Amino acid sequence: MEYRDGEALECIDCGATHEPGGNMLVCVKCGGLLEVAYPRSVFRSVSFNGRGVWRYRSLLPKVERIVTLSEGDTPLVKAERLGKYLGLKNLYVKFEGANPTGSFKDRGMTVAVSIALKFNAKSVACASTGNTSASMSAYAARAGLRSLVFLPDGYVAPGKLLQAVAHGATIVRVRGNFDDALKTLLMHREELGVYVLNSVNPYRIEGQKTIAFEIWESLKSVPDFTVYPVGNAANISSGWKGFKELVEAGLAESKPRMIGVQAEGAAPIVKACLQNRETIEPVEKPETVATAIRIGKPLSWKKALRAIRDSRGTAVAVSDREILKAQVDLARMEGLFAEPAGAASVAGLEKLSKEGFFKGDETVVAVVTGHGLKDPSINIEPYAELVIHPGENPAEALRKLS
Ligand code: AN7
Repeated sequence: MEYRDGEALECIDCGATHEPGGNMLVCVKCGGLLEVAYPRSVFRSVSFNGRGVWRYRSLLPKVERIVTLSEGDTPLVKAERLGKYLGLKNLYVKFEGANPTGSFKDRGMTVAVSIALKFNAKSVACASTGNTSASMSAYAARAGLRSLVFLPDGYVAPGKLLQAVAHGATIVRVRGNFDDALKTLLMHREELGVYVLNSVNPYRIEGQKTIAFEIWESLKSVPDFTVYPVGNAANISSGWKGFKELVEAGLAESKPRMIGVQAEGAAPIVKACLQNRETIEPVEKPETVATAIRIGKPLSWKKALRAIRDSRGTAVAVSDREILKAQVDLARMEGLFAEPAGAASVAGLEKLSKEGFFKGDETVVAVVTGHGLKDPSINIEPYAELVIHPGENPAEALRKLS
């Protein structure tokens, strides 16, 4: 089925296709998650031009006006020192903290906010653990849209909250966790008259899949493994969609194995994966220092389970201590400062490496999803510090310290 604009929204459960529209969030037939599907002709005429997310516009939904902050085109850094420490000869970090609002969410927002304009939305809304709200507020400001963000009260990193406030969003503090905040928004979205920009919105995934395209273009090949932190599970799903499309377009011959990393206190996908189950058991009271992924009922769990299964990947849960250690390792061995959730991919790698999961010569890309400056409330220990008065010799003080 093809539509005026070329693409359709296809249900991942019943396969029904729908014409895109501003109120379409899930399949109207069965309630399943939607995915943007392109006609075959799109994959026969792929060409890449320019920089960032819109370089890949021939594999993105058609929009009339692009709302952009020059997102994407983030560094893919060869991690020599961290790689040596982990016994990985070909380890790379895709540093998404380098996006305009400091997280990978900008890739999805540039597409989804452009679509919001196309659908004539006046207000956009999301529930968020922080980064989605920061990003949405920035893109909404740029587009001249009102934004409404539903946040789990007390569990959003201060930098992220400040961003939403700075960009003029109306903040709704929900006295519950992310899952409660999302449920509240979805229940009242029509009454509120908002276009919902959570990752249930399939256009977000379209922007985020460009991480896969960039990895492939930078390496000039597809890696053996890509590792993603997992919260709502949209990003790992988008990566898998991106790599599949590269094959469909005849650009790549293989696809990477997808590895998902969750925090131990919020790991329903890891549990389902390791027990080989087809559905997840939601975690009622998710807990982790990595507040970005403090999510018990991941929206895109089904897409993620399929991505991990179809790619013969795996999933791993890491403790808060392991996450904070990985954050420091990445910062001190590679000069890349990630927020805890962003470093969860590295924590997962550290754990898998220790367990002997890798041979050592595979090409592995860890997606590091958000910047360390987002969350200044994190305690980083240990560190060295000197306190001196003017006129004191710092070299002497330093000798005393060691
Ligand atoms: C830094 O902002 O869910 O598995 O509301 O901020 O696609 O959800 C953030 C998620 C990883 C998980 N790393 O990605 C939100 C939100 C960082 C994040 C994830 C998030 P998904």
